[in-house]
Amino acid sequence: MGFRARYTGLIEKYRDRLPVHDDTRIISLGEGNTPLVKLHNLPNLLQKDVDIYVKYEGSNPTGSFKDRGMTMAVTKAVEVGSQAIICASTGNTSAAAAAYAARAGIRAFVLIPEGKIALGKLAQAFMYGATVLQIRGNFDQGMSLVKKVAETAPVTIVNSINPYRLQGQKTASFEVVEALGFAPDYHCLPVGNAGNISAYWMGYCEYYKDGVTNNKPKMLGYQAEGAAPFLQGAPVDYPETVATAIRIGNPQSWNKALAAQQESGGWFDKLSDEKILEAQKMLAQHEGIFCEPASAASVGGAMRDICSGKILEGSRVVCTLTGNGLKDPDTAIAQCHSVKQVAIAAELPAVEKAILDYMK
Ligand code: AN7
Repeated sequence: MGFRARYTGLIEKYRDRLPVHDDTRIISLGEGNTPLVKLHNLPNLLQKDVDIYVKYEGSNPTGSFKDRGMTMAVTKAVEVGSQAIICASTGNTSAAAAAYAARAGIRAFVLIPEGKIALGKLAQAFMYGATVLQIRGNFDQGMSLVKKVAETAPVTIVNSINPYRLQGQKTASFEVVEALGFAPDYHCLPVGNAGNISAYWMGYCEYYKDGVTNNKPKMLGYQAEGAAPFLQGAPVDYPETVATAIRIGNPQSWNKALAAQQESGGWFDKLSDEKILEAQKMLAQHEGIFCEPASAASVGGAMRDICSGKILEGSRVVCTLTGNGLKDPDTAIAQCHSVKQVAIAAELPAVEKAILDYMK
């Protein structure tokens, strides 16, 4: 039996398609190469003939798709001698920035909305050793502060306005095409700052142009009802949603994402918080896949559009699950209040009785 070389991250794998040189020092944690899992039970529940796959980005080193962009952004920052990076974040970007800065041996400053990021993400930013600036404001205010401060302070912005971020993130499309042997008919994503949908479209277009695949998906972007600037056609001043990762009112990649939607023949839509959480729970309880609330917007939106017939039967659909469910334990536990959490004696009869009671 032969052994394959150890996987060492997406820059090494896609070196020819990324802006790195032979002697570039690559800052990697082995990101990418994430599972594309075919759903078995949800299509049956929907009673529709569709193939649904989820791209499980929660298995990246810091638990979200942000690692794909961050390996590129930090590699390039280090290449030009930057000693510090900075970002505004709803949580996942700050976790990734903090981790890759630690790996590179440089400093990370992260601006996060006080009280509005999931517990796991906060733990990550602290643990990886970032300087955490909790602002009394939302992501959009943080983003605007970051852009201003970077004009004078010696820091490199690693939000997705940094073009290397999207370069790294486009590799997810490459992996989807390689796993399926073709591009899907529809690709569904949650949309916050709108960088990821733009990056996926770049990736699909690149593989199409080079003849790796001869089809491209329709790009479907789903937003939370209380944070849906693409549906409103204008920025939202006070975005609000339980899916704190996408609690964003003024997407920085607006034009790119709009172009992706229009060129692909796709659409944007919005979901209530209730529908987002319902989809999160369905994925966990019927497929064994635990994603964070924002991620579930992709599957929730896809299920609705499959049921209505907007997504055609016979289609192949890929939904990106952008982040790991463990990022936000509070929201998960709050949703499972109906689960019996009774303590029993640490004795065999008590356990036997409990099992019998459950079987009733
Ligand atoms: C789980 O971390 O913007 O539309 O600051 O964490 O590319 O912004 C997070 C975004 C979807 C939206 N799902 O992606 C941040 C941040 C999860 C996310 C999105 C985010 P974009």
